Amino acid sequence: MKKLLSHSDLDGVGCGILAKLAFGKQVKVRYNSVASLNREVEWFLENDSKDTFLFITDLSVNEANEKKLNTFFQAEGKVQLIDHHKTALHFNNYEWGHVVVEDDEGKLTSATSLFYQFLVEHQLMEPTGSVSEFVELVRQYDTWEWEKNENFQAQRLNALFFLVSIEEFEEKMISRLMTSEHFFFDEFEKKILDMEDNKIERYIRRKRRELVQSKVGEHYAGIVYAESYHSELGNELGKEYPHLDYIAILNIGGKRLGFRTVHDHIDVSEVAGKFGGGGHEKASGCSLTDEAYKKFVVGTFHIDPLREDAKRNRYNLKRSKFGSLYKNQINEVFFLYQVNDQDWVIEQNKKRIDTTYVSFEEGEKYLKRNHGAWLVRDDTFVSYLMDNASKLKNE
Ligand SMILES: [Mn+2]
Repeated sequence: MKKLLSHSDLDGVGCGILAKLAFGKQVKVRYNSVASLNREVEWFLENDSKDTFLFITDLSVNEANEKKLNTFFQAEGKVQLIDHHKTALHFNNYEWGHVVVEDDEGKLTSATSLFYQFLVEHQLMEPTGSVSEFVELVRQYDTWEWEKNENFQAQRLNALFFLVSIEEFEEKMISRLMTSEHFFFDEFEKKILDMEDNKIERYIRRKRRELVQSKVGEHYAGIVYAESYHSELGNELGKEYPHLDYIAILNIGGKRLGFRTVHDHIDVSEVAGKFGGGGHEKASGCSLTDEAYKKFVVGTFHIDPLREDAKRNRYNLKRSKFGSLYKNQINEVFFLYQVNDQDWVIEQNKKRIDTTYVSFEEGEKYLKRNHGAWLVRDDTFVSYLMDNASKLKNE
């Protein structure tokens, strides 16, 4: 017998699907959250048959179970852990651990791609066209590479995963992968996926108006409450507000906190690590501990959401040589403009502040981080300019 304990997301379930393709009825698969895995492992060690081969994919165990699993392995127990999270790299110290974040060609891995490779190399599975395509879609989704490649099939695969139950998803995929040469979505799936796309778009638009900004430690965080679409949301909000270091997504019911960043200089697995969590550089999470609750929930509950920059302006535009006008919650106005085709400067309530900025982006980052300012609409901009002009005339 074989047993697979895997993560309950698309990448984790991808491993379960591969296991069922390879081992059929000879494998029991259970999907876990990060927290429930340790209980499952303890249960396995205490109750399961010593001959059962244990696979753990897309997740890693705590220190206590790490030791217990090693003792189990030393006593001829069969166990294999396969993961691609940076925070799990120390499992490579064990013969039974296989953790790879980036492959030899520099491509980011996923648990499903690593497990597929493992099964093929150990001749437990024949590679086929449709399975390879499926594995690559899961990998691109999990590593977010699909976005750069504009591989919307990958994003849609994840959307489908959330639209049906895990059992239904497994069943659909297994029969499709067994019978067809290429991976595909059927007509019904295409239809509901189109509807889902529109729904996600509306959800993100609404969440954009709920985002609050707060300095947590050395970083500027955008904080939002959301139960679904964390990756899409983190990505869209991160791009909409590039002055924020990362987006923190609170799921109060699930007592979880997720972190996403679009910046290369920020590693959110470190941020999550400070609260006892982990994950990847661009996506991570932790439990909502008392400390995290105090910082992210209590500490920010009174803050008004960030105001969005005016989007339909014709005159008050970013990077304009005539200057761009911003405002904050306490009605201060900021005028950001370039002098002598070089440095960018800011007038706060019409008084020039001393600092100069090397680019528009740097100046705007200062305004947004320190003043929560937003680009005002054209009408406010025009009356600001007219007011200035009439003062000049009267001087
Ligand atoms: Mn994964």
